Amino acid sequence: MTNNEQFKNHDNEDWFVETGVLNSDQCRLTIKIGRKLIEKQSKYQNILAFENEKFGRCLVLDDAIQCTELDECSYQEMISFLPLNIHPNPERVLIIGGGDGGVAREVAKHPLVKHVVQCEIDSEVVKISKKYLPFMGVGFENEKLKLFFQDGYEYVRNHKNEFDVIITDSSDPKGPATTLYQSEYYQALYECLRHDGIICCQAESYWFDLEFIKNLFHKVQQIFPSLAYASTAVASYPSGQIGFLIASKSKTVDFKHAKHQEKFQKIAEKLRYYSPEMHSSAFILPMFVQRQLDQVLNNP
Ligand code: SPM
Repeated sequence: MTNNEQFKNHDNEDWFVETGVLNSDQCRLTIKIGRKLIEKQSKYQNILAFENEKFGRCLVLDDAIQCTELDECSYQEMISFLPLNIHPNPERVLIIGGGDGGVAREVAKHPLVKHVVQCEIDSEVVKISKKYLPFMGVGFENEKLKLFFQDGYEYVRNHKNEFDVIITDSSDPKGPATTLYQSEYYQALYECLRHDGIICCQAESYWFDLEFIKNLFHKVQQIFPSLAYASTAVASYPSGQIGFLIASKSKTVDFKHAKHQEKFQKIAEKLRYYSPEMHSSAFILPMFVQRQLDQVLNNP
């Protein structure tokens, strides 16, 4: 055993273990480290990139898998195109976090998006992604994008009424991401949005983190008049599922039906996961989840 998260098995092979950020009482994911590309402690977190035969190149931050070459499309495309195809005219987009570049890569593809601002706290993640994970790092090369290395909460607090869509592509609520799950942050997002603006935030797994999600819903519904949870499947995350909290300044928003289909059709062949059908189905939740979230929504 080298540390809690990497170990050698009896064949002397290196493995990565994720024990869970919100629930650390069980070992939930192990992936063999075929070849370690880099491991580095930045000012904010531990960054590990490695290769695995099935998953391809993988990025781990503070012991939690962020993305793998095999399945990153299901997270990056859904967190990007769900809000972009709910908003009536998503011209100005802000990305908070997303240091691997995958979300910037997707957002810039959207035909209606004109300007993208990204605020990432850790420049080391961006450097490592560009060098070792170029399939995502390529996202930083788009001319629609302006990238700032800054604390996301500080950025949104200082920009009012500027964006149509704000995407929070954060890691789990630990370390540098902790402030991105607090009421003050959602209030600042509300003020940073233009009329009818929409937020879409990483919102954990309903299998392991339902109490956390309910708590998040409770906070956000004090600020935004409409909200919903959308789900996607990510094979490399410990429960195989993750969701997004989507909230709108509009009282009458239709979350479930993808807009802009004629224009969006032009980029459909560049996508691996998102489609109008995947969009609608993301909002269909298991009964035990829907009941619990409805209970929160009906008791503000
Ligand atoms: N651009 C992709 C970054 C991914 N950000 C989300 C990472 C979540 C990792 N943990 C998932 C486990 C659910 N508790």
